[in-house]
Amino acid sequence: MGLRRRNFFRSAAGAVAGALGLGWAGRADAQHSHGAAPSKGRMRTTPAGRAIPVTTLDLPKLPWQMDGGVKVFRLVAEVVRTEFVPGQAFDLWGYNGSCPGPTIEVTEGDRVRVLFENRLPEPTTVHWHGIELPISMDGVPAISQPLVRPGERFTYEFTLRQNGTFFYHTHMAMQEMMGALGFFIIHPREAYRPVVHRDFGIVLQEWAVLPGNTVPDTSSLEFNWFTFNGKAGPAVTPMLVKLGERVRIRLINIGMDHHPIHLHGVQFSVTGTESGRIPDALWYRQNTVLVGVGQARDIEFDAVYPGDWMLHCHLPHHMMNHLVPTAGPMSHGTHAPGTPLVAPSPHAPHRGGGVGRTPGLPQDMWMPMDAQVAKPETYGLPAEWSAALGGMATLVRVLPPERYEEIMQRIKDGGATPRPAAPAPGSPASGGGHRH
Ligand SMILES: [Cu+2]
Repeated sequence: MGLRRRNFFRSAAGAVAGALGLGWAGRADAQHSHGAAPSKGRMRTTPAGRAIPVTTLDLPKLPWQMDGGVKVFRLVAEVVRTEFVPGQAFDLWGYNGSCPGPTIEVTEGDRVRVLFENRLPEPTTVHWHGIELPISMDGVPAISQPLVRPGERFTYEFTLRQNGTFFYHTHMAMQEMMGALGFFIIHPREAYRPVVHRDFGIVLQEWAVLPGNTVPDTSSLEFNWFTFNGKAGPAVTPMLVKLGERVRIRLINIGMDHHPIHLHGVQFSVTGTESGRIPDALWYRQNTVLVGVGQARDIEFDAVYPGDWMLHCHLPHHMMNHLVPTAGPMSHGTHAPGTPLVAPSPHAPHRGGGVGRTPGLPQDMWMPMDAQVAKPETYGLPAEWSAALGGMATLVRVLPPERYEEIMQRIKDGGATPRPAAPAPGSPASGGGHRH
């Protein structure tokens, strides 16, 4: 597309955004040389009013029933067997069969009752992180309530005076490292402006699981598994977005590590923290946000560039699965003094074997598992895409409308479908797999 044409659409898109008060007109600048088509990046509008539901991929929502104006939830703490990637099962602690626990989604002003039951083998309580409520509902054992022993129940009830991204979690520290936590999202009575078309939530967690074990070692700082919503890349379900939509992603962290979460291909603003919405006068653009322990960060961006864009923690160890010392300089013994250091060939077969005695190899394993993690949301990705995603990593797939509808139809039809070896014609992935 010629420069003039691109400029035209750039200003046209900016004008639409300006009319909506979106304030992103400076988006398409010279550093974006991907050949993206801002022409397709027109903003869609969503009627004002109530917020759209949050999508926490790979996690269920916690259902509720009304009882005389009170939203009643049943929350059961229990042992959960789950897989981070296919074939890698772990025994964790969570709620209602899910780890992390199911997402609780409510609205400011709601009165909420949580009928809690402890089916864990030891006492626990539930803390409502960041929520302003009576001290008797704060969930700190001994301080604000008695311990809930195995088999016992406790009823939490409070009215929500805030809105934003909050969480619930056990207030027994080591139980947190077993995974006993989840989203508690409070929508405002009227949706935040500018409105978003997609609202996703991701729970960040790290795990230390010794070889041959299925139970995390909660006292260890040697983390070897890293998950988004209880899945490790490439098993994390990609986020599907229609080109031109505005997207929010909510990130929460209860664990032992901090996570710099990086998004490719576009700038975002941090629009919320663990205490709620940030006034828009304080937004600024970035592409990496540090989500510290106990923190929530909401990011928002306009998905104006088509492609399969990575969202990942930028700590190198946190982009790996089953991290053990089989990769890195230790893996093949020491380099003998006086022998030449063999430079690694870019064509060396990085498949764990066949790298000979080259010092320092392999630094990275290349282990595609496209078929094992195939689902409708991965349809059309390039061959071996799965090898590029490990640990805290997933994709924001910004799809042209017709491609988006095609994949949504596949989701409706259900089940995994065979992947083509190469992107189908018209796929956004066909523009090249260059990622950095
Ligand atoms: Cu990280």
